[in-house]
Amino acid sequence: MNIARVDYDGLIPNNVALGQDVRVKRALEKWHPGYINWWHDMGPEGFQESLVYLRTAVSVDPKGWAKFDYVRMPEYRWGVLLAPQLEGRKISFGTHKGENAWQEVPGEYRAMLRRLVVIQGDTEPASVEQQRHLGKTAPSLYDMRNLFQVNVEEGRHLWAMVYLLQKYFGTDGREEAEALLQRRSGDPDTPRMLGAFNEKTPDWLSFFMFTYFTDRDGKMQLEALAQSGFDPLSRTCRFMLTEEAHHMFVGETGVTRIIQRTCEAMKQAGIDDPYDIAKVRKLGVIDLPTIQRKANFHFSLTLDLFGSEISTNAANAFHAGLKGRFREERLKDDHQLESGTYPVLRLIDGQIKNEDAPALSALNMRLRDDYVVDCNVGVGRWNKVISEIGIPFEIKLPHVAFHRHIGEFSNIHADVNGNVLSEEQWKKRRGEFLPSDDDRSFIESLMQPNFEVGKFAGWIAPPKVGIDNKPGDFEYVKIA
Ligand code: BYC
Repeated sequence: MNIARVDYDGLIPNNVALGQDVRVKRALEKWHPGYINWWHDMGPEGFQESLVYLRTAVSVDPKGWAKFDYVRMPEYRWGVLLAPQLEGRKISFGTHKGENAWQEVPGEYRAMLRRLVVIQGDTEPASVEQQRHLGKTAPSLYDMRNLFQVNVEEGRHLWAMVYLLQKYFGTDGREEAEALLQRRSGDPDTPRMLGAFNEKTPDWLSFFMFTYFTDRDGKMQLEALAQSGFDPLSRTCRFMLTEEAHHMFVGETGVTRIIQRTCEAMKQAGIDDPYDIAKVRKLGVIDLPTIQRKANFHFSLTLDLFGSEISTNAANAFHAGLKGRFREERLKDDHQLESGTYPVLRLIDGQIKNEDAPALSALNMRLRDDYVVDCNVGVGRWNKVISEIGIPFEIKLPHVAFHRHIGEFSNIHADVNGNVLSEEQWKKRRGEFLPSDDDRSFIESLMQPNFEVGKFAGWIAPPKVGIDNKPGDFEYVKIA
């Protein structure tokens, strides 16, 4: 069998020889109607019958794995795709370093591994639920298509985790797969598992910030899980990462296009002061300080997804060889971390200070540090757009202690520069840092649909190039 090619003959496209794995095939076929029901109930609202120009994976070969065509979303071919198995792959970190990668779940780590797979799986449908209302206010058909592409691929990522649960975790895996369809983002009784996935994504600026910041947590976590000694998880995550790249592209370019439009409109109107918010808003574009506050919100919320700075869960997962570090293979140390240290920002006597902690306990902090570096790259590109148009403003990521709900700084208030604030000071100044009701209602007022072929809402610039190199007047969604 050619592992790179995907078998599209059965109900569930796959490159894992599902046809020869009757038990798992049946289990997935049984799970399928529940998934489709969930997609109808919780997937993009109002566009299920529309034809969307989507890419579908036809191979896992890094070159040319995608095919573009018009598809109705409920008919999208969701399936199970794993990157090819690497011959003789060894576990590259932790106490089992140097041993052959596991093709079956090691009994002693079963619960830990299942928890990681379930948490990863839970985020995928959550994001679809969070974004389900956005189609109705899309600023263009191009953006609407990108939203739906992200949505169907998050759906496929759910399939990826459900395959692992059904194939490797027996009865409890099947129960977990069911539960993934039962929880709901923001539901007070059955919420999604992680904080950021229960927040609303009420407008398109939030969507772009989410795909920039939160999907990037997805990238970092998938990179760490792609190192896993449990080979099927590693292979699944390696392929998911190829899809994730497009989601972050949507986020980065979406924010860039909003910034560009704002700066161009300001220049044209002769407004140089980015803080002259009333005047900027009158132009029908989003002022830069509001964009900064949105970034503050989404960045801080996403930092919580890395867990506590000091974590025995993270230490155990690394020691066991289940979850590695970002690009583990490129790091030059013993890959066991039994003795090293890592500097961790901590709250010591009311002050935020660096303190060396055992490297094994500080793995969440380390991944978070790698994440912040990665985030700053795109922020630099946003600032380039602003400075090239000549507006005196710079977007900055807030301090990691700002607006936190998990870990070291969850019990204090800090400003965006990391100065500790009293409760009273925080209440007074919160509006400087985070979007206010007024910001939200202004953004909402701009969220008017623009479904005319080749046209864009006035608050966002058109993209530089089309998807699949299509021309500017391409009909990315044929609305039914
Ligand atoms: N919210 O030792 P701790 C993506 C819990 S995004 C609520 O501090 P640990 C995507 C934690 O579960 C990537 N609870 O942290 C993006 C634990 O509870 P239990 C998703 C939280 O375990 C966009 C307790 O606090 N993938 O793919 O080292 C669109 C103490 O935990 C939170 C993964 O996250 C929170 N924010 O690290 C679509 C990878 N943080 O067990 C998709 C898998 C912590 O004591 N998950 N807690 O009841 C993991 O590696 C880890 O579970 C975490 C937490 C990094 C999330």
